[in-house]
Amino acid sequence: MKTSYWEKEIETIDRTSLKKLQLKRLKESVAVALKTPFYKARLKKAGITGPDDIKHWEDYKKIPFTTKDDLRECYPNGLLAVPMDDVVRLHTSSGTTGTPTVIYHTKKDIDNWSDLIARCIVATGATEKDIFQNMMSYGMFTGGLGLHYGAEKVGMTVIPMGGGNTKRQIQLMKDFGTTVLHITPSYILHIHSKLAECGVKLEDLKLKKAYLGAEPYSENTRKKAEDLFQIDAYNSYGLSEMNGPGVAFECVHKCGMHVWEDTYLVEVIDPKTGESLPEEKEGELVFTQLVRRATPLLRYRSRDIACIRKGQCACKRTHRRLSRITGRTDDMLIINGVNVYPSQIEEVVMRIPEVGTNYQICLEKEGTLDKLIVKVEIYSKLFKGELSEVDSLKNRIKEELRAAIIIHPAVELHEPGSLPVFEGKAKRVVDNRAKL
Ligand code: DLL
Repeated sequence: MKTSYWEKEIETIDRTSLKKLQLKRLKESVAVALKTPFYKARLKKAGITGPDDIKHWEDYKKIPFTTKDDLRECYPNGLLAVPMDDVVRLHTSSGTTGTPTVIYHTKKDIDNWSDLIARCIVATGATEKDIFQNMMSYGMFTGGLGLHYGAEKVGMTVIPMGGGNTKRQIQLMKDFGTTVLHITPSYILHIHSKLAECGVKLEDLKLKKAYLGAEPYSENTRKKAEDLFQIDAYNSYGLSEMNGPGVAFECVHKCGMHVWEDTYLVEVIDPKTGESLPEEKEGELVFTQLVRRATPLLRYRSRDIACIRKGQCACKRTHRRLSRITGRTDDMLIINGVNVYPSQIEEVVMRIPEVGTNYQICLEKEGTLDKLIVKVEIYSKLFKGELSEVDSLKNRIKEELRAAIIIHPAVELHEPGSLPVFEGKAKRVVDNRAKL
């Protein structure tokens, strides 16, 4: 496997120099943060009134955590650290679950972010020869514009299609010989299910790679996407508070996502106690932005659950790797007292070959008890087969789910195309328990 770099010196920097760089940048970020009313008050309470209060690398622990609620309270400009004239772009969250949050960027911030994306792309072995079709939405969502500018930096031919309009997407893939896709895991499976309807065969496409991210998914879903399209799929992680995509990305070895540690100080903490956890131990990811000037964010609690992998990657990058995101501190379902992550259910259904490309997790009340219903689409030829075959498949799925999550779910089999399709982030869980 060929390893290529966008910025070799920084990507393979030795750990001692990396820590020195992090300390220097952390001090600078504290100085920037102190320009905002929010951090001025928050840091003062913790005894930090200037960058010199951070003397050693470990001193980051003196800084209090920042949460999503803090960001909401700062809306619209409590975290703006530069004059508005220096801001060239802002991204806000949709605000569907409360007050929105906003992240501002200077020209240099956008440039740094695009460089990180270029690093990610080159790490997967893609080059200026590739045709890159961006199927993530453009606009406030960071997936579209985020990858766009990085891909242009690499010199790829960018097709800025954005999300949705499946038939047109497939047509463009065929007409322009798209080689790299940027897409959500749920949408790539949907695209595959529509190829035949569009009269397109796999041989008509030139697809080689896909960057999958923006929502949780399992290793089995990656394998499914890789097998169906005969491609390499790479995990891509990010969150809008930390710019968006480009926080962590897999290289050609696909064994965890390198976090760009010259830009992000990453910690894994016990979500209950806030204590740091060692490598290989799962906990909540906490990030500090080390270079952004318009909106500083220190020790931001992501609510994402993952761990940092031990050891060095064969690509020789020294930036450590994150495991797959296995859940969030806030998406955990408690079903009749049992903790279940939606990702555990996905893991099971996606490894069953008869299961198609879409599924849904529904929760209802049955008397005083919770009822879990897992709805899965199965390939149409099975529906035309023997009833006993369908029944035995249903039982098999039930059994495998019970073994994985301990509780007994009801399983419903659905025809292809009958469950809701999401062109952006999928909403897999329908929880009606509170309504009943
Ligand atoms: O989803 C940024 C992004 C765009 C990442 C495109 C990758 C590709 P937000 O809308 O702020 O930003 O949502 C961030 O999505 O905290 C995770 O819970 C989840 N997420 C993102 N990537 C992954 C992934 C973008 N690879 C939230 N695996 C994060 C699991 C992911 N979850």
